[in-house]
Amino acid sequence: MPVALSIPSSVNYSTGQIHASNKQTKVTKLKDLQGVFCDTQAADEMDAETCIYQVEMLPAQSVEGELNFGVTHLEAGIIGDEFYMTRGHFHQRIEQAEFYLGCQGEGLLLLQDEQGEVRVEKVFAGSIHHIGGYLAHRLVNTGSMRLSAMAVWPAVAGHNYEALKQNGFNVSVVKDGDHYRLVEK
Ligand code: PAN
Ligand code: ZN
Repeated sequence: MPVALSIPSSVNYSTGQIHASNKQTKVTKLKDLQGVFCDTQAADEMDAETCIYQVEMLPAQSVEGELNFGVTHLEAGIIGDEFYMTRGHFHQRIEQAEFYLGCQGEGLLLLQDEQGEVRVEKVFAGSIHHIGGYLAHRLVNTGSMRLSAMAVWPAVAGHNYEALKQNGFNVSVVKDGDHYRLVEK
């Protein structure tokens, strides 16, 4: 019997662009991020349709043992003096871990535990981030170009956005001249 050979989906490691016929893309606009940025007045003055980030994903069944593969493309920009960032979340199955892998751009990964303690890792092309269970995670784009990071996580992990709704992250990342500064809230 001939051995089957197929051409799999692929990803461009330097842009994070996924090439797959069944790719799914979810766009998150400013209007979807109510209450996420500190300066609500600055957010209100911007076009609500502004794309802040989009996630490309390969579809996977949400069953035990399956894995998701996705890429987050976070645009560069500030709202007030705060850099663009993802909403951030704990996993619904809070013990489930995840890997982030930096492709392009410069940014930070905020990791916050259930007690509110925050750790920060630099994100850059080639960076590897092991996000253990029980940690909320958020990407922040501190650079002047798009920040793209691949991610692999258990398909059963789910997203819990509610847990952060009250107080969010305890640290925000603001522009400070040509640099960034971490501000405790
Ligand atoms: C990522 C995130 C992605 C978007 O795929 O879902 O960066 O961030 P929010 O989900 O916080 O809007 C991931 O961490 N999945 O588990
Ligand atoms: Zn996650």
